[in-house]
Amino acid sequence: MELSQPYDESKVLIIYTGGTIGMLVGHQGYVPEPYFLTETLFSQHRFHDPLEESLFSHSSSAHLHSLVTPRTTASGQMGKRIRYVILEWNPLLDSSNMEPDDWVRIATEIELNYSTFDAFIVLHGTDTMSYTSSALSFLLEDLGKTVIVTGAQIPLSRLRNDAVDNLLGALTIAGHFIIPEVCLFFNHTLYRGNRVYKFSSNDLNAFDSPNFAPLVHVGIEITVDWNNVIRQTGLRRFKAHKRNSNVATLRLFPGITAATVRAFLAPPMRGLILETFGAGNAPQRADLLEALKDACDRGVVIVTISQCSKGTVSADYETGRGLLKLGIVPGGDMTPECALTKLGYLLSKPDLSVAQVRTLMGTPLRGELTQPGNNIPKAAAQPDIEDALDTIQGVLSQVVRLSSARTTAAPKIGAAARRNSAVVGNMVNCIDPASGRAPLHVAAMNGSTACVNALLEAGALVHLRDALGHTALYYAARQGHESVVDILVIAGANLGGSDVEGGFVTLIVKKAVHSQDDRALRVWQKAGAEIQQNERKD
Ligand code: ASN
Repeated sequence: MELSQPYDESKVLIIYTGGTIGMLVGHQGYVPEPYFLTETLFSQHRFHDPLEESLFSHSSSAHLHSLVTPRTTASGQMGKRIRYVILEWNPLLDSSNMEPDDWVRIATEIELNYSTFDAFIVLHGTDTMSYTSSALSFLLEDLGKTVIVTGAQIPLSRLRNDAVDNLLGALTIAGHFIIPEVCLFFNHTLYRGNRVYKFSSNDLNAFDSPNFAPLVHVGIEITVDWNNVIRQTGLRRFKAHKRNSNVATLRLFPGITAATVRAFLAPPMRGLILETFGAGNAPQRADLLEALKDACDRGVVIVTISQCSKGTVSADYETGRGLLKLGIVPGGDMTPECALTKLGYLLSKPDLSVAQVRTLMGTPLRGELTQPGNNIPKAAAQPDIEDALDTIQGVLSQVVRLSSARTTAAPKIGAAARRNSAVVGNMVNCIDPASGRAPLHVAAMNGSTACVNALLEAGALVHLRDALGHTALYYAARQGHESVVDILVIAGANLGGSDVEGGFVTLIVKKAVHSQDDRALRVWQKAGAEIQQNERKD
Protein backbone atom coordinates (compact mmCIF):
# COMPACT_ATOMS: atom_id res chain seq x y z
CA MET A 1 0.00 0.00 0.00
CA GLU A 2 1.38 3.38 -1.00
CA LEU A 3 1.25 5.95 1.77
CA SER A 4 3.84 8.44 0.54
CA GLN A 5 3.15 11.76 -1.16
CA PRO A 6 3.82 11.59 -4.88
CA TYR A 7 3.78 15.38 -5.36
CA ASP A 8 7.28 16.18 -6.54
CA GLU A 9 8.38 18.94 -4.18
CA SER A 10 8.10 19.17 -0.41
CA LYS A 11 8.90 22.19 1.68
CA VAL A 12 10.62 21.74 5.00
CA LEU A 13 11.51 24.36 7.59
CA ILE A 14 14.69 23.61 9.54
CA ILE A 15 14.82 25.36 12.90
CA TYR A 16 18.51 25.29 13.78
CA THR A 17 18.96 25.78 17.52
CA GLY A 18 22.59 24.62 17.85
CA GLY A 19 24.27 21.42 19.03
CA THR A 20 27.35 19.47 17.98
CA ILE A 21 26.10 19.10 14.40
CA GLY A 22 27.30 22.63 13.52
CA MET A 23 30.18 23.00 16.02
CA LEU A 24 33.87 23.78 15.54
CA VAL A 25 36.61 23.40 18.14
CA GLY A 26 37.22 26.69 19.97
CA HIS A 27 39.67 27.56 22.81
CA GLN A 28 37.40 25.94 25.39
CA GLY A 29 36.26 22.91 23.40
CA TYR A 30 33.41 22.46 20.92
CA VAL A 31 31.14 25.48 20.37
CA PRO A 32 28.45 26.17 17.73
CA GLU A 33 29.79 28.27 14.84
CA PRO A 34 27.30 30.77 13.36
CA TYR A 35 26.46 30.27 9.64
CA PHE A 36 28.90 27.35 9.32
CA LEU A 37 26.20 24.71 8.90
CA THR A 38 24.17 26.59 6.29
CA GLU A 39 27.26 27.49 4.26
CA THR A 40 28.51 23.90 4.34
CA LEU A 41 25.14 22.52 3.25
CA PHE A 42 24.99 25.09 0.47
CA SER A 43 28.31 23.84 -0.90
CA GLN A 44 27.46 20.10 -0.79
CA HIS A 45 25.58 18.76 -3.79
CA ARG A 46 23.60 16.19 -1.81
CA PHE A 47 22.18 19.01 0.33
CA HIS A 48 21.83 21.62 -2.38
CA ASP A 49 21.52 21.08 -6.11
CA PRO A 50 22.06 24.37 -7.98
CA LEU A 51 20.60 22.76 -11.11
CA GLU A 52 17.29 22.04 -9.39
CA GLU A 53 17.32 25.56 -8.02
CA SER A 54 17.86 27.21 -11.40
CA LEU A 55 15.12 25.09 -12.92
CA PHE A 56 12.67 26.55 -10.45
CA SER A 57 14.08 29.97 -9.86
CA HIS A 58 10.92 31.46 -11.33
CA SER A 59 8.62 29.67 -8.93
CA SER A 60 6.97 31.76 -6.26
CA SER A 61 8.89 29.98 -3.49
CA ALA A 62 12.28 31.28 -4.70
CA HIS A 63 12.00 34.32 -2.45
CA LEU A 64 12.40 32.05 0.58
CA HIS A 65 16.20 31.81 -0.06
CA SER A 66 15.81 28.10 0.07
CA LEU A 67 18.17 25.23 -0.49
CA VAL A 68 16.95 22.30 -2.52
CA THR A 69 18.09 18.69 -2.58
CA PRO A 70 18.56 16.67 -5.75
CA ARG A 71 15.60 14.43 -6.51
CA THR A 72 15.34 11.49 -4.18
CA THR A 73 14.44 7.96 -5.06
CA ALA A 74 13.53 6.77 -1.60
CA SER A 75 11.65 3.48 -1.43
CA GLY A 76 11.21 3.37 -5.16
CA GLN A 77 8.88 6.36 -5.04
CA MET A 78 9.01 8.86 -7.87
CA GLY A 79 11.80 11.39 -7.45
CA LYS A 80 11.08 14.33 -5.24
CA ARG A 81 13.16 17.33 -4.38
CA ILE A 82 13.05 18.75 -0.91
CA ARG A 83 13.17 22.51 -0.70
CA TYR A 84 14.16 23.76 2.72
CA VAL A 85 14.78 26.95 4.58
CA ILE A 86 17.09 27.17 7.60
CA LEU A 87 15.98 29.41 10.45
CA GLU A 88 19.19 29.80 12.43
CA TRP A 89 19.06 30.88 16.08
CA ASN A 90 21.30 33.65 17.29
CA PRO A 91 23.06 32.71 19.45
CA LEU A 92 23.22 29.01 18.65
CA LEU A 93 23.03 26.91 21.80
CA ASP A 94 24.75 23.88 23.21
CA SER A 95 21.61 21.99 24.23
CA SER A 96 22.77 21.92 27.86
CA ASN A 97 21.85 25.61 27.86
CA MET A 98 18.31 25.04 26.58
CA GLU A 99 15.49 26.12 28.90
CA PRO A 100 11.72 25.49 28.88
CA ASP A 101 11.27 28.92 27.26
CA ASP A 102 13.32 27.64 24.31
CA TRP A 103 10.82 24.77 23.84
CA VAL A 104 8.08 27.38 23.68
CA ARG A 105 10.15 29.39 21.18
CA ILE A 106 10.46 26.34 18.88
CA ALA A 107 6.72 25.62 19.19
CA THR A 108 5.94 29.25 18.34
CA GLU A 109 8.21 29.21 15.29
CA ILE A 110 6.45 26.06 14.04
CA GLU A 111 3.06 27.68 14.60
CA LEU A 112 4.03 30.86 12.74
CA ASN A 113 5.25 28.85 9.72
CA TYR A 114 2.75 26.02 9.90
CA SER A 115 0.79 26.69 6.73
CA THR A 116 3.84 27.52 4.60
CA PHE A 117 5.75 24.28 5.12
CA ASP A 118 4.90 20.60 4.76
CA ALA A 119 7.14 19.45 7.60
CA PHE A 120 9.56 20.71 10.24
CA ILE A 121 13.03 19.65 11.38
CA VAL A 122 14.56 20.90 14.62
CA LEU A 123 18.36 20.73 14.63
CA HIS A 124 19.38 20.36 18.24
CA GLY A 125 22.19 19.19 20.52
CA THR A 126 21.88 15.62 21.69
CA ASP A 127 22.35 16.26 25.43
CA THR A 128 18.83 17.51 26.08
CA MET A 129 17.27 16.48 22.77
CA SER A 130 14.85 14.02 24.36
CA TYR A 131 13.59 16.72 26.77
CA THR A 132 12.85 18.99 23.80
CA SER A 133 11.21 16.25 21.71
CA SER A 134 9.05 15.26 24.70
CA ALA A 135 8.10 18.86 25.48
CA LEU A 136 7.23 19.62 21.85
CA SER A 137 5.03 16.53 21.63
CA PHE A 138 2.77 18.16 24.23
CA LEU A 139 3.13 21.82 23.25
CA LEU A 140 2.15 21.12 19.61
CA GLU A 141 -1.56 20.37 19.97
CA ASP A 142 -3.53 18.62 17.19
CA LEU A 143 -0.44 18.34 15.04
CA GLY A 144 -1.14 17.36 11.43
CA LYS A 145 2.39 17.54 9.98
CA THR A 146 5.71 15.79 10.55
CA VAL A 147 8.10 17.29 13.10
CA ILE A 148 11.54 15.66 13.45
CA VAL A 149 14.19 16.58 16.01
CA THR A 150 17.73 15.53 15.09
CA GLY A 151 21.40 16.40 15.53
CA ALA A 152 24.73 14.60 15.65
CA GLN A 153 27.39 13.14 17.90
CA ILE A 154 30.20 14.18 15.52
CA PRO A 155 30.07 17.63 13.87
CA LEU A 156 29.58 18.16 10.15
CA SER A 157 33.02 19.84 10.18
CA ARG A 158 34.70 16.47 10.70
CA LEU A 159 35.41 14.20 7.74
CA ARG A 160 33.86 11.19 9.44
CA ASN A 161 30.57 12.21 11.03
CA ASP A 162 26.98 11.20 11.64
CA ALA A 163 25.65 14.68 10.79
CA VAL A 164 25.20 13.92 7.07
CA ASP A 165 23.23 10.70 7.64
CA ASN A 166 21.07 12.15 10.38
CA LEU A 167 20.16 15.31 8.50
CA LEU A 168 19.67 13.62 5.13
CA GLY A 169 17.59 10.86 6.73
CA ALA A 170 15.43 13.41 8.55
CA LEU A 171 14.99 15.47 5.36
CA THR A 172 14.04 12.40 3.34
CA ILE A 173 11.43 11.23 5.83
CA ALA A 174 10.07 14.74 6.37
CA GLY A 175 9.86 15.25 2.61
CA HIS A 176 8.09 11.99 1.79
CA PHE A 177 5.80 11.01 4.63
CA ILE A 178 3.17 12.68 6.74
CA ILE A 179 3.83 11.31 10.21
CA PRO A 180 1.85 13.78 12.32
CA GLU A 181 3.90 13.39 15.48
CA VAL A 182 6.97 14.91 17.11
CA CYS A 183 9.69 12.39 16.30
CA LEU A 184 13.40 12.04 16.99
CA PHE A 185 15.65 10.75 14.21
CA PHE A 186 19.03 9.28 15.01
CA ASN A 187 21.24 6.54 13.64
CA HIS A 188 18.88 5.49 10.82
CA THR A 189 15.89 5.24 13.14
CA LEU A 190 12.85 7.45 13.69
CA TYR A 191 11.48 7.25 17.22
CA ARG A 192 8.38 8.74 18.83
CA GLY A 193 9.89 11.84 20.44
CA ASN A 194 8.41 11.34 23.90
CA ARG A 195 9.60 7.72 24.18
CA VAL A 196 13.36 8.23 23.83
CA TYR A 197 16.30 8.98 26.07
CA LYS A 198 20.00 9.52 25.42
CA PHE A 199 21.78 6.43 26.66
CA SER A 200 25.27 6.84 25.19
CA SER A 201 27.60 9.82 25.19
CA ASN A 202 29.99 8.27 22.71
CA ASP A 203 28.10 5.86 20.44
CA LEU A 204 26.55 7.07 17.20
CA ASN A 205 23.59 4.97 18.28
CA ALA A 206 22.97 7.43 21.10
CA PHE A 207 19.21 7.10 21.69
CA ASP A 208 16.95 4.30 22.74
CA SER A 209 13.20 3.85 23.08
CA PRO A 210 12.95 0.88 25.44
CA ASN A 211 9.17 0.81 25.86
CA PHE A 212 7.99 1.58 22.35
CA ALA A 213 9.13 0.31 18.94
CA PRO A 214 10.59 2.79 16.42
CA LEU A 215 8.18 4.37 13.93
CA VAL A 216 10.53 4.17 10.95
CA HIS A 217 13.62 2.20 10.12
CA VAL A 218 15.92 3.51 7.42
CA GLY A 219 17.85 0.74 5.71
CA ILE A 220 17.99 0.05 1.99
CA GLU A 221 14.26 0.71 2.15
CA ILE A 222 12.50 3.21 4.38
CA THR A 223 10.02 1.19 6.40
CA VAL A 224 7.26 3.05 8.25
CA ASP A 225 5.30 1.18 10.90
CA TRP A 226 1.99 2.82 9.97
CA ASN A 227 0.11 0.76 12.55
CA ASN A 228 1.85 2.69 15.30
CA VAL A 229 1.65 6.18 13.79
CA ILE A 230 -0.80 8.47 15.58
CA ARG A 231 -3.36 10.22 13.42
CA GLN A 232 -5.72 12.95 14.51
CA THR A 233 -9.29 11.77 14.72
CA GLY A 234 -10.82 14.91 16.23
CA LEU A 235 -11.79 17.87 14.10
CA ARG A 236 -9.45 20.48 15.55
CA ARG A 237 -6.93 22.89 14.08
CA PHE A 238 -3.29 22.76 15.08
CA LYS A 239 -2.09 25.22 17.68
CA ALA A 240 0.94 25.67 19.89
CA HIS A 241 0.61 25.87 23.67
CA LYS A 242 3.05 28.52 24.85
CA ARG A 243 3.45 28.10 28.59
CA ASN A 244 5.30 25.95 31.06
CA SER A 245 5.13 25.41 34.79
CA ASN A 246 7.43 24.93 37.75
CA VAL A 247 8.20 21.20 38.09
CA ALA A 248 11.20 19.06 39.08
CA THR A 249 12.56 15.53 39.16
CA LEU A 250 13.85 13.78 42.29
CA ARG A 251 15.71 10.51 42.05
CA LEU A 252 15.32 8.45 45.22
CA PHE A 253 18.41 6.84 46.76
CA PRO A 254 18.85 4.61 49.79
CA GLY A 255 19.14 6.85 52.86
CA ILE A 256 17.43 9.94 51.36
CA THR A 257 16.26 12.17 54.23
CA ALA A 258 12.81 13.62 54.81
CA ALA A 259 14.46 17.07 55.04
CA THR A 260 15.78 16.72 51.48
CA VAL A 261 12.34 15.73 50.22
CA ARG A 262 10.62 18.58 52.09
CA ALA A 263 13.12 21.11 50.75
CA PHE A 264 12.48 19.84 47.23
CA LEU A 265 8.72 20.06 47.57
CA ALA A 266 8.61 23.55 49.11
CA PRO A 267 6.56 26.22 47.26
CA PRO A 268 6.55 27.37 44.48
CA MET A 269 7.02 23.74 43.39
CA ARG A 270 3.75 22.55 41.81
CA GLY A 271 4.73 19.14 40.54
CA LEU A 272 7.37 16.49 41.08
CA ILE A 273 8.47 13.43 39.15
CA LEU A 274 9.67 10.90 41.70
CA GLU A 275 12.08 8.36 40.23
CA THR A 276 11.50 5.28 42.33
CA PHE A 277 13.21 1.89 42.54
CA GLY A 278 12.30 -0.99 40.21
CA ALA A 279 8.56 -1.31 39.68
CA GLY A 280 7.79 1.94 41.52
CA ASN A 281 8.99 1.12 45.02
CA ALA A 282 10.26 3.44 47.77
CA PRO A 283 11.47 3.27 51.39
CA GLN A 284 8.49 3.09 53.75
CA ARG A 285 10.01 5.24 56.51
CA ALA A 286 7.24 7.19 58.26
CA ASP A 287 9.02 10.59 58.12
CA LEU A 288 9.61 10.23 54.39
CA LEU A 289 6.03 9.20 53.64
CA GLU A 290 4.75 12.06 55.77
CA ALA A 291 6.79 14.60 53.79
CA LEU A 292 5.33 13.23 50.55
CA LYS A 293 1.78 13.15 51.92
CA ASP A 294 1.96 16.74 53.17
CA ALA A 295 2.90 17.86 49.67
CA CYS A 296 0.10 15.82 48.02
CA ASP A 297 -2.39 17.31 50.49
CA ARG A 298 -1.17 20.82 49.60
CA GLY A 299 -2.03 20.07 45.94
CA VAL A 300 1.48 19.30 44.66
CA VAL A 301 1.14 16.70 41.88
CA ILE A 302 3.65 13.90 42.50
CA VAL A 303 4.10 11.23 39.81
CA THR A 304 6.09 8.05 40.29
CA ILE A 305 8.13 6.54 37.46
CA SER A 306 10.79 3.86 37.49
CA GLN A 307 14.56 4.39 37.66
CA CYS A 308 14.80 1.42 35.26
CA SER A 309 14.71 2.56 31.66
CA LYS A 310 12.64 -0.46 30.60
CA GLY A 311 9.31 -1.45 32.13
CA THR A 312 6.62 0.27 34.10
CA VAL A 313 5.68 1.16 37.67
CA SER A 314 3.02 -1.06 39.22
CA ALA A 315 1.27 -1.72 42.51
CA ASP A 316 2.78 -5.21 42.82
CA TYR A 317 4.78 -4.50 45.99
CA GLU A 318 3.77 -3.13 49.36
CA THR A 319 6.62 -0.60 48.97
CA GLY A 320 4.98 0.70 45.79
CA ARG A 321 1.37 0.60 46.92
CA GLY A 322 2.34 2.68 49.96
CA LEU A 323 3.12 5.61 47.66
CA LEU A 324 -0.13 5.38 45.71
CA LYS A 325 -2.12 5.46 48.98
CA LEU A 326 -0.64 8.93 49.68
CA GLY A 327 -2.16 10.34 46.48
CA ILE A 328 0.95 9.88 44.33
CA VAL A 329 0.06 9.16 40.69
CA PRO A 330 1.54 6.15 38.81
CA GLY A 331 3.32 7.34 35.64
CA GLY A 332 3.34 3.95 33.87
CA ASP A 333 6.30 3.48 31.53
CA MET A 334 6.96 7.16 30.76
CA THR A 335 10.58 8.23 30.47
CA PRO A 336 11.79 10.81 33.03
CA GLU A 337 12.05 13.43 30.25
CA CYS A 338 8.50 12.76 29.10
CA ALA A 339 6.97 12.68 32.59
CA LEU A 340 8.65 15.98 33.52
CA THR A 341 7.63 17.87 30.40
CA LYS A 342 4.11 16.45 30.42
CA LEU A 343 3.61 17.54 34.03
CA GLY A 344 4.95 21.03 33.24
CA TYR A 345 2.57 21.24 30.26
CA LEU A 346 -0.53 20.12 32.16
CA LEU A 347 0.14 22.32 35.18
CA SER A 348 0.45 25.34 32.90
CA LYS A 349 -3.11 24.88 31.63
CA PRO A 350 -5.12 27.32 33.74
CA ASP A 351 -8.42 25.53 33.21
CA LEU A 352 -7.26 22.17 34.61
CA SER A 353 -7.80 21.33 38.30
CA VAL A 354 -5.19 19.41 40.33
CA ALA A 355 -7.47 16.34 40.20
CA GLN A 356 -7.69 16.59 36.40
CA VAL A 357 -3.91 16.94 36.09
CA ARG A 358 -3.49 13.82 38.24
CA THR A 359 -5.89 11.86 36.03
CA LEU A 360 -4.31 13.08 32.79
CA MET A 361 -0.79 12.15 33.98
CA GLY A 362 -1.92 8.52 33.87
CA THR A 363 -3.72 8.89 30.53
CA PRO A 364 -1.93 8.68 27.16
CA LEU A 365 -2.25 12.04 25.37
CA ARG A 366 0.36 11.63 22.62
CA GLY A 367 1.18 7.93 22.75
CA GLU A 368 3.67 8.61 25.54
CA LEU A 369 2.65 5.80 27.84
CA THR A 370 1.44 2.25 27.44
CA GLN A 371 -1.91 1.56 29.01
CA PRO A 372 -2.14 -1.78 30.79
CA GLY A 373 -3.57 -4.34 28.41
CA ASN A 374 -2.47 -2.41 25.34
CA ASN A 375 0.58 -4.59 24.86
CA ILE A 376 -1.42 -7.35 23.29
CA PRO A 377 -1.02 -7.59 19.53
CA LYS A 378 -3.64 -5.73 17.54
CA ALA A 379 -6.62 -7.80 16.52
CA ALA A 380 -6.93 -8.66 12.87
CA ALA A 381 -9.35 -6.56 10.87
CA GLN A 382 -12.98 -7.60 11.09
CA PRO A 383 -14.02 -9.55 7.99
CA ASP A 384 -16.69 -7.00 7.06
CA ILE A 385 -14.12 -4.22 7.17
CA GLU A 386 -11.80 -6.25 5.02
CA ASP A 387 -14.60 -6.74 2.53
CA ALA A 388 -15.38 -3.07 2.40
CA LEU A 389 -11.86 -1.76 2.55
CA ASP A 390 -9.94 -4.54 0.93
CA THR A 391 -7.74 -2.93 -1.65
CA ILE A 392 -6.92 0.64 -2.58
CA GLN A 393 -9.44 0.38 -5.38
CA GLY A 394 -11.91 -1.08 -2.89
CA VAL A 395 -11.51 1.86 -0.56
CA LEU A 396 -11.75 4.38 -3.33
CA SER A 397 -14.80 2.84 -4.95
CA GLN A 398 -16.43 2.52 -1.53
CA VAL A 399 -15.79 6.20 -0.93
CA VAL A 400 -16.97 7.13 -4.41
CA ARG A 401 -20.13 5.09 -3.91
CA LEU A 402 -20.88 6.47 -0.47
CA SER A 403 -19.98 10.05 -1.26
CA SER A 404 -21.63 10.30 -4.65
CA ALA A 405 -24.79 8.69 -3.31
CA ARG A 406 -24.83 11.54 -0.75
CA THR A 407 -26.29 9.13 1.74
CA THR A 408 -25.65 9.00 5.43
CA ALA A 409 -24.22 5.52 4.97
CA ALA A 410 -20.70 6.95 5.11
CA PRO A 411 -20.40 6.42 8.88
CA LYS A 412 -19.80 2.76 8.00
CA ILE A 413 -16.18 3.82 7.61
CA GLY A 414 -16.31 5.62 10.95
CA ALA A 415 -17.76 2.56 12.65
CA ALA A 416 -15.10 0.37 11.10
CA ALA A 417 -12.45 2.80 12.33
CA ARG A 418 -13.70 2.60 15.89
CA ARG A 419 -13.40 -1.18 15.79
CA ASN A 420 -9.92 -1.28 14.39
CA SER A 421 -8.32 2.12 14.21
CA ALA A 422 -4.85 1.09 13.04
CA VAL A 423 -6.03 -0.91 10.05
CA VAL A 424 -8.65 1.58 8.99
CA GLY A 425 -6.29 4.51 9.67
CA ASN A 426 -4.02 3.01 7.03
CA MET A 427 -6.85 2.24 4.64
CA VAL A 428 -8.34 5.71 4.71
CA ASN A 429 -4.95 7.20 3.83
CA CYS A 430 -4.11 4.81 1.03
CA ILE A 431 -3.17 6.48 -2.21
CA ASP A 432 -4.21 5.55 -5.71
CA PRO A 433 -0.85 5.27 -7.50
CA ALA A 434 -2.15 6.72 -10.77
CA SER A 435 -3.80 9.89 -9.47
CA GLY A 436 -2.02 10.14 -6.14
CA ARG A 437 -5.43 10.68 -4.59
CA ALA A 438 -6.51 9.50 -1.17
CA PRO A 439 -10.16 8.79 -0.28
CA LEU A 440 -10.46 12.24 1.31
CA HIS A 441 -9.74 13.86 -2.08
CA VAL A 442 -12.51 11.81 -3.66
CA ALA A 443 -15.06 12.48 -0.92
CA ALA A 444 -14.22 16.21 -0.95
CA MET A 445 -14.58 16.36 -4.72
CA ASN A 446 -17.96 14.63 -4.49
CA GLY A 447 -19.10 17.01 -1.78
CA SER A 448 -20.20 14.45 0.78
CA THR A 449 -19.98 16.02 4.23
CA ALA A 450 -20.94 12.70 5.84
CA CYS A 451 -18.16 10.86 4.06
CA VAL A 452 -15.58 13.57 4.73
CA ASN A 453 -16.52 13.57 8.41
CA ALA A 454 -16.29 9.79 8.62
CA LEU A 455 -12.89 9.74 6.94
CA LEU A 456 -11.53 12.45 9.25
CA GLU A 457 -12.84 10.60 12.28
CA ALA A 458 -11.06 7.50 11.00
CA GLY A 459 -7.73 9.38 10.85
CA ALA A 460 -7.61 10.72 7.27
CA LEU A 461 -4.71 13.15 6.79
CA VAL A 462 -5.90 16.59 5.66
CA HIS A 463 -2.52 17.69 4.28
CA LEU A 464 -2.04 14.86 1.74
CA ARG A 465 -1.56 16.11 -1.84
CA ASP A 466 -2.32 14.21 -5.02
CA ALA A 467 -0.02 13.79 -8.01
CA LEU A 468 -0.93 17.30 -9.15
CA GLY A 469 0.02 18.70 -5.77
CA HIS A 470 -3.55 19.46 -4.70
CA THR A 471 -5.16 19.01 -1.31
CA ALA A 472 -8.71 17.80 -0.60
CA LEU A 473 -9.53 21.39 0.40
CA TYR A 474 -8.62 22.62 -3.09
CA TYR A 475 -11.03 20.17 -4.73
CA ALA A 476 -13.84 20.95 -2.27
CA ALA A 477 -13.45 24.68 -2.98
CA ARG A 478 -13.11 24.20 -6.72
CA GLN A 479 -16.35 22.21 -6.82
CA GLY A 480 -18.03 24.82 -4.60
CA HIS A 481 -18.78 22.39 -1.77
CA GLU A 482 -19.01 25.00 0.95
CA SER A 483 -19.91 22.71 3.87
CA VAL A 484 -17.02 20.36 3.02
CA VAL A 485 -14.68 23.36 2.94
CA ASP A 486 -15.96 24.34 6.40
CA ILE A 487 -15.27 20.88 7.83
CA LEU A 488 -11.81 20.61 6.30
CA VAL A 489 -10.82 24.05 7.59
CA ILE A 490 -12.01 23.11 11.10
CA ALA A 491 -9.89 19.96 10.82
CA GLY A 492 -6.82 22.11 10.12
CA ALA A 493 -6.60 22.03 6.32
CA ASN A 494 -5.02 24.87 4.38
CA LEU A 495 -4.30 25.46 0.71
CA GLY A 496 -0.67 24.62 -0.07
CA GLY A 497 1.77 23.37 -2.69
CA SER A 498 0.37 23.51 -6.22
CA ASP A 499 -2.93 24.89 -4.89
CA VAL A 500 -1.27 28.24 -4.47
CA GLU A 501 2.02 27.98 -6.34
CA GLY A 502 0.83 26.87 -9.73
CA GLY A 503 -1.35 29.96 -9.89
CA PHE A 504 -4.44 27.71 -10.05
CA VAL A 505 -6.30 29.40 -7.26
CA THR A 506 -5.42 32.91 -8.45
CA LEU A 507 -6.71 32.02 -11.89
CA ILE A 508 -9.95 30.50 -10.62
CA VAL A 509 -10.53 33.41 -8.25
CA LYS A 510 -9.94 35.92 -11.08
CA LYS A 511 -12.49 34.07 -13.17
CA ALA A 512 -15.01 34.14 -10.33
CA VAL A 513 -14.46 37.89 -9.91
CA HIS A 514 -14.92 38.43 -13.60
CA SER A 515 -18.18 36.50 -13.69
CA GLN A 516 -19.29 38.08 -10.38
CA ASP A 517 -19.72 34.65 -8.85
CA ASP A 518 -20.02 35.74 -5.23
CA ARG A 519 -20.75 32.26 -3.97
CA ALA A 520 -17.52 30.86 -5.45
CA LEU A 521 -15.59 33.80 -4.03
CA ARG A 522 -17.05 33.17 -0.57
CA VAL A 523 -16.09 29.48 -0.73
CA TRP A 524 -12.51 30.31 -1.82
CA GLN A 525 -12.23 32.92 0.90
CA LYS A 526 -13.33 30.33 3.47
CA ALA A 527 -10.71 27.94 2.12
CA GLY A 528 -8.10 30.61 2.83
CA ALA A 529 -7.46 31.97 -0.66
CA GLU A 530 -6.27 35.54 -0.75
CA ILE A 531 -8.74 37.71 -2.56
CA GLN A 532 -7.48 41.22 -3.20
CA GLN A 533 -10.06 43.90 -2.47
CA ASN A 534 -9.48 45.50 -5.86
CA GLU A 535 -9.98 42.07 -7.45
CA ARG A 536 -13.49 41.87 -6.10
CA LYS A 537 -14.83 44.71 -8.22
CA ASP A 538 -12.99 45.38 -11.43
N1 ASN B 1 26.75 19.14 23.97
C1 ASN B 1 26.15 18.88 22.71
C2 ASN B 1 24.75 19.44 22.76
O1 ASN B 1 23.88 18.82 23.30
C3 ASN B 1 26.12 17.39 22.44
C4 ASN B 1 25.70 17.00 21.02
O2 ASN B 1 24.99 17.69 20.35
N2 ASN B 1 26.12 15.83 20.56
O3 ASN B 1 24.51 20.53 22.26
